[in-house]
Amino acid sequence: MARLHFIILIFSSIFAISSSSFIRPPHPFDPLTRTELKLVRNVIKKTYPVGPKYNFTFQYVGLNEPDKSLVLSWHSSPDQNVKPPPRQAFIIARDSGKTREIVVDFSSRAIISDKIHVGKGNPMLTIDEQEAATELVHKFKPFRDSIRRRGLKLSEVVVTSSTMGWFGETKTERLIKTIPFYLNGSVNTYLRPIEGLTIIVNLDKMKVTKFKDRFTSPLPKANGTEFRFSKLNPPFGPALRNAVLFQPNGPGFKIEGHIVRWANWEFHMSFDVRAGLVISLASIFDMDMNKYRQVLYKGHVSEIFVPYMDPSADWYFITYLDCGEFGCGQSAVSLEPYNDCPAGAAFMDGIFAGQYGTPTKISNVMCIFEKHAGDIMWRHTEVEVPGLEITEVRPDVSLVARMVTTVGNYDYIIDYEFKPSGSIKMEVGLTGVLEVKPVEYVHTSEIKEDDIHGTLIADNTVGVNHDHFVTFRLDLDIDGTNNSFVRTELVTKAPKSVNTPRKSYWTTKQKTAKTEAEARVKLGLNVEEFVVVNADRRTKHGNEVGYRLFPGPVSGTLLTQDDYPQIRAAFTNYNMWITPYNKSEMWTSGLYTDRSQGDDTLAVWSQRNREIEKKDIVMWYTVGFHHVPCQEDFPTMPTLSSGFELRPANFFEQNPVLKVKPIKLTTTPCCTCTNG
Ligand SMILES: *[C@@H]1O[C@H](CO)[C@@H](O)[C@H](O)[C@H]1NC(C)=O
Ligand SMILES: *[C@@H]1O[C@H](CO)[C@@H](O)[C@H](O)[C@H]1NC(C)=O
Ligand SMILES: *[C@@H]1O[C@H](CO)[C@@H](O)[C@H](O)[C@H]1NC(C)=O
Ligand SMILES: *[C@@H]1O[C@H](CO)[C@@H](O)[C@H](O)[C@H]1NC(C)=O
Ligand SMILES: *[C@@H]1O[C@H](CO)[C@@H](O)[C@H](O)[C@H]1NC(C)=O
Ligand SMILES: [Cu+2]
Repeated sequence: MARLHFIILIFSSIFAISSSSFIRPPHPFDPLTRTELKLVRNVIKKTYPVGPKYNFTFQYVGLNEPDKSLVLSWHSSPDQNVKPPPRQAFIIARDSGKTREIVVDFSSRAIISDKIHVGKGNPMLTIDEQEAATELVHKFKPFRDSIRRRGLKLSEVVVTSSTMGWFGETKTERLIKTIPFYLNGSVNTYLRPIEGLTIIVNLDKMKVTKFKDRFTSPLPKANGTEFRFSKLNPPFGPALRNAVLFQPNGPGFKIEGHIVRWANWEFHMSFDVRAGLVISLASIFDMDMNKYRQVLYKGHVSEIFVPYMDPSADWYFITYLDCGEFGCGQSAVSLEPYNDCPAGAAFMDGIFAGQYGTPTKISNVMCIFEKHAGDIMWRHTEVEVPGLEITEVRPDVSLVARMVTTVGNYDYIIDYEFKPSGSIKMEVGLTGVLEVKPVEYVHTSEIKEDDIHGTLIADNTVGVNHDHFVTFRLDLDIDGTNNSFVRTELVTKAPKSVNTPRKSYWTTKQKTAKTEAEARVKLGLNVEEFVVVNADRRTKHGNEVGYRLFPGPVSGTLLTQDDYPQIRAAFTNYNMWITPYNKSEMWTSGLYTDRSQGDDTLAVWSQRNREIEKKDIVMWYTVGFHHVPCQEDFPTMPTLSSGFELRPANFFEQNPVLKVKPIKLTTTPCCTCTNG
């Protein structure tokens, strides 16, 4: 099935997916359309006053996750002639200082559920309210006086918004801290913080509720912060040649609505304002069985935890939970053809509701492309056959679904890479700009404190130490939903029953996790393999059909369990967890993350210690980075990547890409061809 398109380095074109005018019934996982978002607004307007004059704002609007059993029966019916599940929107609104959870049904065009959230934590911040808050601060007289007192020009000041976490307070109003930066000719905002100011805004009242000026600190120089190519001076380099794909028959993937088909893979790709890119119903075609087999019911980033390691007054609260506080979809950006995604990529837009319910578009927010990385899919040279030397080799090609979310200073590249061999690789790339602290030093020899909490990376500029923990929620359905999690320890043994000069060997010790407690994994403690198997299916040779997790580089939290940010992000206490499927357990930091108190995290759910053997189970995996900044991270940081891989393990009867056709170059590359 895996069909590889041959390539010649010449040129290519961009394939844009325009939602064509004919109407197809929505796929149960399709993101809410512009029309549906308008309908949501109209339905809610019948009950609540919506608009800038009133106290009613939309903080989250997304698809109300349809019942899994309904989706599965719809998906598995031939020609999908079973009725799709009811299509509904889930809305979190702020209504006069209270948080409301509303479900709107599209066929009845009515609110079918409406309740007030009484627990802890606040909904995601909207872009609009953050803008309103920062504008408010810009006009705030004491703030303007402070800026003038520092001898700075107000027109060059940019105010940004920061969540403030939770540090034991009993009242957790919707407050944010705002942090000012000084442009003064630079466009690299985050490298020029104006420190010493504490400015707190109450978002519900839209008022500055606290203002304090400690009037300290130098400002890092603007020199060297430029990153626009058009403004940089020669010499340029290192030189890179343009190398773009030429695919005479077009790219190898087909996109229908939000369904992507490529080689032996089929999956649905969606956009959510909180999660960003969502992959669902990913299945792989098995040539021997002549059918598609399920692998991943739904996969997406559930949270990104970024705690900074400077405990001082200006910094201690910087412990972001990006997706729950700012929205990893809301913060996603338009991708640039050829640079963000290579030639031949297809793009999809993202649509979400603004705070008064009006649809907003991020064009080209996700892309799909074939990746010809120059890797080898498999090979063998056989030299032992007398008189023959046989080489068989196939080049590797994969399909990547990508988004980039720019949460303030950082840009996160999130990739799902599908391989014809059945492997899926999740990769997180970090780039963007460091969060920095102004200091008086320009050389390490001048440092007087015992801890500057980072690295002096430029004049008067410390890149502050921090972590990035990106937690994926992966609802695996390996060949169906009846799955178990098997941990196989590799243990060293001394040979006993055989006569051998060897003193040691290793062998496997397998254990199926019965409950959630048995499936909490701290990587690096043991040599272990992790496989999700299907309890009902075995291969011809009797092995359990499964998918194995290959962890990437391992890093776990170094904060103590009683530290407030760690209580809120207790889902990073382990690298991996398994929970039984539960539609309400989607967001590892809790449904309400802003100022949360850690009572609704994955760690708390897992405490119930539910049974997970022969159940529909969900895997949670965290990709972690400890980031000690270095000078190369200034003024922008070259991408640092990490990730993990899910790979078939006794899922197929044999190598599923054995019969991929080798690539033969049949056309001579030329630049002046007229008849292609
Ligand atoms: C909005 O709600 C806040 C309380 O959160 C209240 O102080 C304010 O007066 C309300 N404004 C309007 C226009 O109702
Ligand atoms: C702002 O820019 C001007 C012109 O380049 C420069 O003279 C001045 O020192 C800058 N001020 C600060 C605080 O960086
Ligand atoms: C500004 O930075 C450039 C290199 O980025 C350096 O050559 C130049 O000397 C610097 N100028 C000042 C005034 O520090
Ligand atoms: C899961 O598989 C086991 C073993 O085949 C079987 O006994 C059990 O009934 C299955 N459960 C479901 C819900 O299908
Ligand atoms: C599903 O999760 C929610 C939130 O954690 C919980 O309240 C509910 O009891 C769970 N349902 C089941 C069946 O475990
Ligand atoms: Cu970092």
